[in-house]
Amino acid sequence: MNIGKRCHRGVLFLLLLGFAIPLFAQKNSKPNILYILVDQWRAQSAGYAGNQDVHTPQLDRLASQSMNLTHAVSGMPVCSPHRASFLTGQYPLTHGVFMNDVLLDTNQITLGKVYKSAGYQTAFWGKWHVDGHGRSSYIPVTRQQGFDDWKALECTHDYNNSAYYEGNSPVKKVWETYDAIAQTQDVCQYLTKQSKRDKPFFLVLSIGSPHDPYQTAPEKYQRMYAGKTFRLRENVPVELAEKVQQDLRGYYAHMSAIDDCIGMLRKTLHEQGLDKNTMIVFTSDHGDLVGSHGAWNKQQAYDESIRVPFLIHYPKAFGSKGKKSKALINSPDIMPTLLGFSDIKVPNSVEGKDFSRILMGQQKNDVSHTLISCVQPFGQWTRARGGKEYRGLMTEKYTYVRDLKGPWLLFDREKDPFQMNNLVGQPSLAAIQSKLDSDLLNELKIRKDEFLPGLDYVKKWNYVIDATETVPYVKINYQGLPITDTSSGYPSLK
Ligand SMILES: [Ca+2]
Repeated sequence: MNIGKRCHRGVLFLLLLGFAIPLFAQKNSKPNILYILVDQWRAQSAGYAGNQDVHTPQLDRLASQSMNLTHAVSGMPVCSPHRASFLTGQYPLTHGVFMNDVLLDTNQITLGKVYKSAGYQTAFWGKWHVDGHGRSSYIPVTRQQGFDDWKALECTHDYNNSAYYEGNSPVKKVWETYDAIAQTQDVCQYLTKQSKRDKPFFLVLSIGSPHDPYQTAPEKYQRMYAGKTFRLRENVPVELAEKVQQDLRGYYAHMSAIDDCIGMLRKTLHEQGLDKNTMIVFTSDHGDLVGSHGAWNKQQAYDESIRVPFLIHYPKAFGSKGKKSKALINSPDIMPTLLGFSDIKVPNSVEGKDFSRILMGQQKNDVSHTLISCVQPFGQWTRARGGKEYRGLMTEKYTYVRDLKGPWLLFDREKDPFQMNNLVGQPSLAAIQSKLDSDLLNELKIRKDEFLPGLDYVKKWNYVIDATETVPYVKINYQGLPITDTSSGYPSLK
């Protein structure tokens, strides 16, 4: 063989290698994503967040190896609005899901569709709650928003033997025993199968607890807290202490059950060799007041309602030592941030911000505030219960909120973490309030949010509501059409 020919072959080989390496590298650089979404788990209730009463060893371990977003907020803290923002990267007035039990437009460009078209196997397990056709009706493939594999139910709060539908079958199935554990075991089997495939996966495990009813976790977990007395948050009125203690026993029991699920998932990822290239996200759709400020559940602008746990375990980007960030990541920012980590182009329909480079320290954090809102109060926070529409800003230090009449709430969360002292109108803070107010009005302008009365938006989107201004999901849907699934939401094996 002469030298020229050998050189030629060498060049050819290098050229082939040159083409082959990036292809190979690209294939392996796409991370799998396991997105664990829980329901109504407030940021303050986790061992790693400083709560010494709740037992969450798996989450504490995960946090010690993750990026912990200590200032993550659910900008419209209630179920369907958060989920619609998570799936679309849009704010509630854009996607229109500003109330529970309405349909997310099936033409939306969603996480499921984007990951699927980027070559991912997409999967959704558990609670959906953006279908608007009743809480136990079959959700056809045309409304599954791009998820290839599907074992889901719209919504239930009976976590034992709860129902679900699989793929394109309208046959109701049952998660035997406590659903979070049954779903997790099933996801572990799914992960084991996926580990043998070349395709990366994007899997959402959407767990229905620790949302109330509080006293329904498996006995094993309830026993952990039986008879225990906890430190209550300082904003829980004394007269409610006993009820709050009892509710927390159950709330924490659900959390410890979920904590075991986290352990099972991580064990499977490790055993299947998926742990290095799988990003694990753990977060919640919103928090729960559990007696703080004399209220329960969500929608309100207080921290227990609005702040959520947010862990990103991704050693490739963050190493394996725990890190913290005060980045104000909000529900619409989740989609672009996940896509950023996956190196997938963010669609133009997305309004949220890609925080991936900020979190990796490659870009300066220029986000000083983020929008919080209640477009139309309903359900557990109807007007009769004090509910009202609001718009506000969260900064690292302040919560500032306007209602329809004008400035309403101003809290310095660093000096007053329990938000007991409303500083609105205090002369000494006039300059700060004025700056927050102009930042809020500017943010509303950017979002094209006119801050109208809630019922104006209900009318604009043609939602049918009942006397409490809530979408009645039991017999008729958000369009006023009868719900054909006549089951009560409880499982039927037929
Ligand atoms: Ca929820």
